[in-house]
Amino acid sequence: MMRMIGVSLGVSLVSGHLMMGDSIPMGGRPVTFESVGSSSQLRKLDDGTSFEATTETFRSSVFSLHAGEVAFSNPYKTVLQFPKTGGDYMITKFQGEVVDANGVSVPLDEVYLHHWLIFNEQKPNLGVCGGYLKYNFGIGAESRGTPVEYPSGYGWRASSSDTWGMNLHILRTQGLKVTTNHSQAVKQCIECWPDTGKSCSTAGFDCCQDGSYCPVDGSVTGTRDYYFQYKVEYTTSITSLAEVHAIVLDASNCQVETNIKQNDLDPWSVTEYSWKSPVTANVVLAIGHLHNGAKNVTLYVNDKEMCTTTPRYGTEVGVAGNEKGYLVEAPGCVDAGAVKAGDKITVRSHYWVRSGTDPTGSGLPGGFHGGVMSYFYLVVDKGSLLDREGNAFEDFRGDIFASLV
Ligand SMILES: [Cu+2]
Repeated sequence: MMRMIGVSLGVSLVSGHLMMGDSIPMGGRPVTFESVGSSSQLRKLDDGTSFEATTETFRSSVFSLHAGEVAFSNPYKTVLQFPKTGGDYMITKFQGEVVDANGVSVPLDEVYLHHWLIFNEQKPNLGVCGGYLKYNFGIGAESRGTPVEYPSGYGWRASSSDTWGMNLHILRTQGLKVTTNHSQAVKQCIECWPDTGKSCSTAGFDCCQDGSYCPVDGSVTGTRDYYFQYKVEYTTSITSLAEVHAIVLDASNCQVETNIKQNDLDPWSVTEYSWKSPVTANVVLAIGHLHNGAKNVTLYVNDKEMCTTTPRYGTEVGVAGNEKGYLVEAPGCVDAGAVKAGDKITVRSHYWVRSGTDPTGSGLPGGFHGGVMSYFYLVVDKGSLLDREGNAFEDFRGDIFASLV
């Protein structure tokens, strides 16, 4: 059942092809990438040994955006560049953000980074949902302040022959038309609400098609050029590191995005789902993903808290990395703990839905929120993975949680 829901909603990397469902835009622009430089440094491990790590930076083709314009890339046609080492390598850190032509960070209050999802066709994450939630790296506004950085001694094994694709969604939020107040206009834009000039009925992907616009007041003319840039830190010293797998869990049970209603009596909207773990594993890193308006998302194992991500909201207008009222960081948990096959795993989030001022630090007004997410990105030590019978997993891929419940 869960597998069916997941596949029907999104993009699947199945049999070497991306397959798309109904509720995700089919179109989107093609985007290309090129390497813009690399550097190397020596990294020390806890046991005193060291290895050479290289950081390579890749930058997209240009997005020339008008005020209010939405860009949504087609994952079929957005093929990424990754390190070409001639063999396998271990990724130790991954970071992405929107920059200008000089590589300088562009603040979220100029261009909002709604999401970026990076798919490895050969090795999707092991989560239940499939489709768009098969991503390996991402995910949204918090990415500048929250790189995916594996704990010391761990790496995600990639091959130079792997195929990588991306879905990127950004919005230029300058010059928006204000009907009630500016933050309401920003909210309706970045939460992809139905609005004048959009052909959609409910908030979400349909209202944010590539080339569509949030309503603007005409005060900002012309286009500005933006780029998506990502940095991959990796090493070819494969044996220096232990391999990890990623698992993405969605508290909305694979709906990807949900709309949550205003409720003035019960102001914290809860989104929650539980699974029965099919594996035993050590979770070496856990990071929640949330949108503006969220207080937190918690990962429970047998109803006991394993990790809570409480997002940090920025405090300075126009300052990249600390944009006032935006979700700029989503701290996670290193060495979160162990899960045993058969354990109950729960992901639960809280969003503010009372009208008026939001106490979370989010600069957006409370009430209804469109297109929210509540995910946990888990990184597990591959060497610790055991199935229900206690057998080690030599290699496996995709949907391991789909056999549950
Ligand atoms: Cu999101």
